[in-house]
Amino acid sequence: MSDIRTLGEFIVEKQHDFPHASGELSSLLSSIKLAAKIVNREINKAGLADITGSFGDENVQGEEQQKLDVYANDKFKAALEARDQVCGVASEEEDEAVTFNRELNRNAKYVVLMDPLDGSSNIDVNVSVGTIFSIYRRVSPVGTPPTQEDFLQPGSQQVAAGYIIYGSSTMLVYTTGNGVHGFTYDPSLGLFCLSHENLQTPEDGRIYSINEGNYFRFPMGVKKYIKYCQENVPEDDRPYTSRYIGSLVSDFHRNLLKGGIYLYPSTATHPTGKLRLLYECNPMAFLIEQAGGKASDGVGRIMDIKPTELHQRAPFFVGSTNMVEKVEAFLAEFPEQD
Ligand code: P6P
Repeated sequence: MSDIRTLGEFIVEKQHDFPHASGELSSLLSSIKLAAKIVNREINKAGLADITGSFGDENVQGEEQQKLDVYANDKFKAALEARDQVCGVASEEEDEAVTFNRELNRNAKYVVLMDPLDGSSNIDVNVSVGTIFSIYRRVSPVGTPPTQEDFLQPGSQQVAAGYIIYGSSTMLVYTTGNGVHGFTYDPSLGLFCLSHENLQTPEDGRIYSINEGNYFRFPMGVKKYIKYCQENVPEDDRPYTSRYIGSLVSDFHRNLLKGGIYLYPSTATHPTGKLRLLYECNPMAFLIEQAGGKASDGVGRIMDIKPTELHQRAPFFVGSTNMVEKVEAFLAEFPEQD
């Protein structure tokens, strides 16, 4: 028992890493931890929906059961609003940013952007999904309602970011700019326990994750990179492997641990890429850079992009530095669409 270091203990232990926050950031991360436990419980029951009719039906309080991504959005919003660190949230599930108007939140210093349940279409087929969050210090005056500018900051201004992966086990992985740390949930204890301290991603890898169904509309440089992976059997004779789950958090997490690259370029249906810059690309970019990897829009550092819209998309290449730089080189040489 003495070897277990819980997420709560770890956050307090690392408090000195962000002195300006004097505990607020710790408390904010704790509210995310709480919501993660609640969402995890519901996701684990999702498969029963058809059997027990527990979703789309009325629950014991007579409330209308909600789709899991709306459910997750509500739970994370409520958890963040319940503490006095956050003045507003932007979410994939909300058209506009949500201002927390209670007295409690008025003098809050932070805003949170999130994808409450990324890859939720996978739930019906029991494939792992995730929650992604990104935290900024507000730039507008404390004591006033948050403005668009608070949410439209470049990813380089993030003070913390992370994800929860609801997979074969549930993990919370986060950074506050001092390394990347992973915690595995023990449901018997109701605790996230430190399992991956100071995660570092290999600078090279053999795994490439991309939806090759979009191949014919990829930029030529991406086509060239895929061909390079398929034809280049490295000297140690371990060929490349294509692994694509269709859930960003799951593909990212595997590549973070093993080395690899996730690619979502521009395609016919998504000419500026599919992934959302603010609450998918930037938090993953913060994490991968803290773990020694790289995140690019194909031309430059994704976290340098100055956002103009809450839900704007970006082409996204993230993972082992050598692999991302290889794609960037191909795209520089072959930038044409096809
Ligand atoms: P496609 C899920 O909808 C998501 O945003 C990511 O989690 C995932 O990597 C991607 O889209 C899958 O998109 O077009 O390959 O189905």
